[in-house]
Amino acid sequence: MSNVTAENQRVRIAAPGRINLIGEHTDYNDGYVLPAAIGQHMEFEIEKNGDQALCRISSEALQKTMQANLNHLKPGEGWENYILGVLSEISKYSGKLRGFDANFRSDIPQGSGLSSSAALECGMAYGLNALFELGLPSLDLIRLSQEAEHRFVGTQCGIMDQFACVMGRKNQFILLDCRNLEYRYIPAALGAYSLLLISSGVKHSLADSAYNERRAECLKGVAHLQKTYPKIESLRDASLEHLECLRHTVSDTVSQRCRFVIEENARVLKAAEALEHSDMETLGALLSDSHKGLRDDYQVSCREVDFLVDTALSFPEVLGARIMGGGFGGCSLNLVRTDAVERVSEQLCMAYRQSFGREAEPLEVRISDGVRLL
Ligand code: GAF
Repeated sequence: MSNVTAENQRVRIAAPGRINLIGEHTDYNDGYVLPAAIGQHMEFEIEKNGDQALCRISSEALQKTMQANLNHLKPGEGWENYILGVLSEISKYSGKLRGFDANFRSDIPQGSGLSSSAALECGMAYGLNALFELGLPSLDLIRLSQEAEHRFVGTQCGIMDQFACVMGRKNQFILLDCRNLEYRYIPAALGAYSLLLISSGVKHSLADSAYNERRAECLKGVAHLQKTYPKIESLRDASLEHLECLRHTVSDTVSQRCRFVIEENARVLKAAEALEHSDMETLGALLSDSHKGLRDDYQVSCREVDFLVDTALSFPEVLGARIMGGGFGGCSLNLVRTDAVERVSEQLCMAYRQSFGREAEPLEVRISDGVRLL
């Protein structure tokens, strides 16, 4: 591996954040998503330190530092768990991992819904795989990073973020079927339009618990659907007609969650088609419908991002807008005529400041390659 330097003692890695054009909360329901890796990324330097088990990880930029012992890995505090989880999971795949020193920095704004967590997991996993020549294929790195988040962080996330971080490709969206991980790239050709992200700067504290709650509600819906339709394995297999049988057996809330997922799955496929046919009007309308579903049925939006979306949609140059990512804060994704991006972005931020007394941050999006050696 030519980029592993000083007789295979050190690697440098870039691990990107991600956007998701459409398909929220569909990944853990075996459904479709349409994400892409972006220019904002984490950079890691990882070096063997000669010890059997001692790992030292720090980030001067983020003022973080931690140590771990490969022989005693158990969940710790906050951000450390993403790394501890990866070390624990990767040790299950290979016994060749040894002590190392790592340093990282990031330009992925935290809490903006751009998945700095997947970048941290996948960057570490990819770097250790290269440095210690573990020979793990990309799919294993994706799966073990997701598993790390389940077991050490406690978020029962789907696979979209880790998949996008590892498999991203410059100027391409990834249409991913989360049931079997089949995927294809679709060129990010938006014609006269661009994607504008506006970070609300808020991340409501219930985000993690509410995420797991949504997942449990979907599973509950499936368990009830299966009583009438035993062939349904996940919401991916259900249609709106199937939902009729839930009417008197589960709460309205569970029905609403299921309806959103079924509709969102259909929207992803339509959006992929619209993208391939350069039909930006249809794409924009799908984004806005996705937002309505996330706000009203899945109930993962918040007033700050609703405001950003509603205000954006009042501009004729904006074809569609929605909350992006897991929800409860983060950013809005807007499909905006390229020649109006600057003006729309300025006015949105100004309106946000006037209404909430805080700053929204416009983020430039460049669709980039996935995790890689530098
Ligand atoms: C978070 C999760 F990590 C993803 O797996 C996905 O479910 C997303 O929220 C919502 O679409 O980013």
